[in-house]
Formats: sequence, C-alpha cells, structure tokens
Amino acid sequence: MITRRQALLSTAAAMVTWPSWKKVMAAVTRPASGPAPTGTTPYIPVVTPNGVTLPWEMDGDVKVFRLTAEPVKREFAPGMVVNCWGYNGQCPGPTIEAVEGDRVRLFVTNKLPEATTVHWHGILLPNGMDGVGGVTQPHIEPGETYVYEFTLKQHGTLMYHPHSDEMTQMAMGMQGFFIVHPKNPDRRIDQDFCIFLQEWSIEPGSATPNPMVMTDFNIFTFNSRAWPGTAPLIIRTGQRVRIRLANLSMDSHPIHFHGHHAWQTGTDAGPIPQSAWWPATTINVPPGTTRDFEFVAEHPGDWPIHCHKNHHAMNAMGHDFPNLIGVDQSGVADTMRRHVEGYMPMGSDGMGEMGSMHMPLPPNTLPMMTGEGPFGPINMGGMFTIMKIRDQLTGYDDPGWYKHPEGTTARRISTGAAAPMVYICPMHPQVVSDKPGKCPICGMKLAPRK
Ligand SMILES: [Cu+2]
Repeated sequence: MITRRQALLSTAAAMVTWPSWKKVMAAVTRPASGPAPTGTTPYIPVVTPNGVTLPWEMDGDVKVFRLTAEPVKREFAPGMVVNCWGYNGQCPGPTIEAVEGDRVRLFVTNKLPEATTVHWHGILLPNGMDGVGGVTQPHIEPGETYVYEFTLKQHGTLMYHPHSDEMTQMAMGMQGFFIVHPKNPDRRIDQDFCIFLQEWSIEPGSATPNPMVMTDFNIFTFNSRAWPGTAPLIIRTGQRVRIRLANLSMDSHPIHFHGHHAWQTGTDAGPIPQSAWWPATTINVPPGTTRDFEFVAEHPGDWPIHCHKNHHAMNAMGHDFPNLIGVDQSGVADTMRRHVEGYMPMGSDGMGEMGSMHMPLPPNTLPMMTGEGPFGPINMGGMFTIMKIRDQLTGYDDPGWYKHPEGTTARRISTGAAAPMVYICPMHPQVVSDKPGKCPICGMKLAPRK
C-alpha cells in the first residue's frame, strides 16, 4: 500500500506538463482524509472536507470497491450527534474516485434493518447495473451482498444513493460522491473539493432525523457537518480551485462564495463546454444534481462560502420565536420574571444578539447562530464555512484567522453628531453603560438606547 503523499508525488511525475506542479507539491502536501487508495493515481485526489475517500484494490484490470450500507452515528458539530444511515461508518458515504475508462466492481453489503439498492447517479452503464429496486434488480435484503460491475465511459461529478425506500434512506443521509477523473485532463486543478448539501429535520433534544418531513427542515449541513463544525477550506494564493457540490435534498441550495468570481464548469452530466461556462458568485444546486465551479484563488483572506437561503446558514434553535422586532419589551421583562425564572426579553432589535448569548439548550441541539471570530460573534450556523486563502502555507492545517494588512479593514469613525447613547442589558436593566460591551452578570451584549 502506498501513502497518499506517495500517490501525490507519483501523480506529480505523471503530470509534468504543468511546470509549477512539482514546486507546489514540494511546498504543500495534503493531509490524508482517510485511507489512501492503492495503486497509482494519475490525478490530483479529491478532498472531501470532514469525510474520506474509499480505498480500492485491483483484481487484474478491475478496480474493486466495497460499500456497506449501515446505521452511522455522526457528529454534526460539537454537542450534537445524529443517528444517520450511511456507508462504511461514514455519512455521507466515502467518496469513490476512478478514472474514465476504468472498469469498476462494487460490492454492496446491506447491514441496514431494511432492504436497499445502490443507484449510480449520472453514470452511463448497462441498464441492469442501474440499481433501481424492483425495476432492474431485486432489492438487497438485510444481510445480502450484491455486486455491480461496469466500465466508466465518461468523467465528471457523479453520485451514488439508494433507489429503495428513497424517502427514508436519503433523509437519513445515504449518499456519496462518485468522482470520475478525465483520462486526458485539459487543465490543471490544484485543489479539488467535494461537498454534499443536506437538510434534516431533527427535533431539538432528539437525535434521529424525521424522514416524514417534506418542507420544514431545521438543520442544514455540508458533508453532514453544521457550522461551527464544518472544516475550513485551506487554499494557497494562486491555486486553481474546483468545488464540486451535490444535492439530494428536498430544496435547492444557492451556494455563495466571497471574494472571487468563478466559472460554472460542470454538472452531473459531465463538463460544460468552455464556451458555455458562465461567471458566478452564487451557484444554485437544484435537488438531484451536481454542480462544479472553478476559480483562481487570487485574493488572500478569510472568505465565507455558504448557502444563500438565509435560514440554511442557521441551526435549529430559535426559529419558533414570535416576531418582536420594534416591540418595546422594557416593562414586560420584570413582570415576566416574577412568573418565569430567568426570562429574557429578546428580539426587539433583531436577532443578532443571540449569537453572543449562551442560552441553555435542550440536549443534542445546536444554537441558531454561533461561532467566535477575531472581531466578535459570527452569527451563523448550518451550511457555512470559510475559505482560508493564504500566500504562505506549509501544509493544509488551519492557519488561524487572516492577518489583515494595515489599513485594509472597515473601522468605526466618530461623527460627533449622534445623540448620546446608553447601553443597557436586556436581561438586567440595572446594568447601564455609556459604552458598548457585555453585561458583567449574564454576558449578553448591551443594547443601545437613546
Ligand atoms: Cu440551502
């Protein structure tokens, strides 16, 4: 077995048409995100943030992969573990990688409590290998193993998922990437990420997704992780980056990225001809599709990438609030506290203060918005992470927060004209300050009042 680093170095030797390749690889190597594939890899391996790549073995000229469908416990973020279904202990399942022209053999063992199949989404194959329970094969009963075998006639960002009790099995997390690299790549990609876009209905205080829900989802994830549990994407300035997005959820997810303009370059039917690429800062990914986009990481910094449906970049708690924006609750708090211990009036000035509060939560639930950055609370959740683009990298470990060159950040200025403000704790009205800050009793952000 060779290590991923050795695989990358052998890749480097095979791809000398890109002159900067060896230099980049000498300085930057990617940490293993799982067991390294065996055999040679004539491509730059895809990175599955918070996930792994499926190892394979060779049987003659055939690449042999093994998937076990099974229940999986998955931590979405610290403080929340979910009872998912997936493959090989992973949710989403491990990423399958192969090359156009490969013959692949895939063993599928069912350790779920019900029957399943695997459909190879977007792959051109013989009808009997399509994995549709009842249509092209019997359902794979618990305890059974089936084998699929076909030759990959295409390349692109493809998927695998069940075609048996789909509503339940996909809502429980059964899905994975099937990446097919081109035999003759026409351009070099330095960093290749793949991210599944997912939504879940998980009652606060519980741990099992409810597959009956059609519209009212409350947890949104990248590769089954919610901010602040999502891994940052660590990128070196100047690298050409491809991000592959896949969606088997019930809604579309418009994924927005900051600081760069990208080209939309592929779908689950393969590459888009270059003449038809379009520029974008948001790539909408409808249900049942994949989308690839590429950009050159020209601008160092900490650039968010997130779903632009605003509730999809939030977590569960707090969505059942009455709308109190603009409502003066100052008299209500004292009255309420006589009846409800610890009552907090919230939301008169918007919800941003929730990002800095530490409310007691039901067990196994994530706060609606959370995370702490170098400038304060981040007020995000769900489908959100940060592309950390840096001039200097010695590896792909998290380099910490961006150090802004002097004079390049927005700053507060004094206007001199504003009426004097006081800052009052919404929870403890006796705490009054002439400066913004936090309540020394409960830690909440003080609210400005004229
Ligand atoms: Cu979304």
